[in-house]
Parts: sequence; structure tokens; C-alpha cells
Amino acid sequence: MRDTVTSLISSYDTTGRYLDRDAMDSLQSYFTTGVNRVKVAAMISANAAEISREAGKQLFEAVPELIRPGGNAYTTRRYAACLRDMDYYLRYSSYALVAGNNDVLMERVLQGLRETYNSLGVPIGPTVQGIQLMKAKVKEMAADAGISDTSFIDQPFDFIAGEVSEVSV
Ligand SMILES: CCC1=C(C)/C(=C/C2=NC(=C\c3[nH]c(/C=C4\NC(=O)[C@H](C)[C@H]4CC)c(C)c3CCC(=O)O)/C(CCC(=O)O)=C2C)NC1=O
Repeated sequence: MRDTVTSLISSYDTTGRYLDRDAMDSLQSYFTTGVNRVKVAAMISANAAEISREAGKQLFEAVPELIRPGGNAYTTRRYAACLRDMDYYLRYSSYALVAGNNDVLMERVLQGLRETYNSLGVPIGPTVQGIQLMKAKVKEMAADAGISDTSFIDQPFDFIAGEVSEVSV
């Protein structure tokens, strides 16, 4: 598992280089957003249940077929599995935000996920929609908390969305 600092050091060490201007810029940007990364992670922790529940509610309003007979989230078990998946995406996104790196997502969340979803018929489009709804909610909360540039919040959510939607070859 990597974060901004360890991945940078590792790549410079591989080629035996001292940290250069690019490295400093990248570290600088990580550290200047650091306080806000921690703030947002704390905000997610404190509101996780609400964020995933709200996003789930909006998703099922937008795509009601999901929870009707024949829908992938129909039956209490599958409904719960869907909300649980949303909660996984949220929790791991909070880790990735603190790390400033998506490695943890690759390692702990996305391995084999597309295959699992394909074999269980979990629809990708609505999954991505659910992830985007959580992202929007987190960004809104961050903005309300006075964080003016919330663009760094996009990274883990967009990364997960991109990886699950990638067409398998
Ligand atoms: C931490 C890493 C991790 C992830 C990401 C994970 C995902 C994950 N989601 C699963 C199922 C599932 N995932 C969903 C999700 C949905 N269905 C929909 O229609 C919606 C679009 C969507 C919610 C937004 C559903 C309904 C199932 C159960 C499908 C079934 O058993 O038929 C399964 C199959 C096993 C199980 O049911 O638990 C896995 C492994 N498990 C993990 O350990």
C-alpha cells in the first residue's frame, strides 16, 4: 500500500535520483491539501451511514427497477449487499484521500471486482451512479465546512468508477 510520499520516494530510489523540482512540487501540493484531506476523512467517518444511505435512496429513486422484482438489488439480502458495497467505496475512498494515492483501492477494493459484478449481474452503470452521488454529497459537506477547493475529493471516487466501468478484454 502506498501514499504520495512513499510512492514518490520509491520511484526516485529506483533510479537513484535525488528529489528534484517535480518531486518538490508534488510533495508541496500534497502537504498543502493535507489538512483538508484529514478534515474530509473525519467528516466522512462521522457521517458515513448518512452519506451512503442518502446516496442509496437517491439511486433507487433514479433507477427504481433496481429494487423491483428482477432488479439486482431486489430482496432484502441484495438491497443490503448493495448498500454495503456503497459503504465499502466510501470507507476506502476516505483512506485514499488521506494517502493522496489510489493504491489502497487497487489493492483492497478493485481486485477481481469487475469479474464478481459480471458474474452476479450487478449493473455497472447504476454502481457508478451511486459512487458519483456519494462523491457529490461529500463535496457538498466539505464546501459547507468551508473548504473552498474540493477538487481533490474527486480522485478516489472517480478512480473506483473508472475501474469498475473499464470494459474487460
Ligand atoms: C472491500 C472490497 C469488497 C467489495 C467492493 C465487495 C463487493 C461485492 N459485492 C457483491 C455483491 C453484490 N453487490 C451488489 C450491489 C448492487 N446491486 C445493484 O443493483 C446496485 C447497482 C449495487 C449497489 C450500488 C449486490 C446487489 C450484490 C449481491 C448480488 C447477489 O448476490 O446476487 C459481492 C459478492 C459477494 C457478496 O454478496 O458479498 C462482492 C464481493 N466485496 C468486498 O469485500
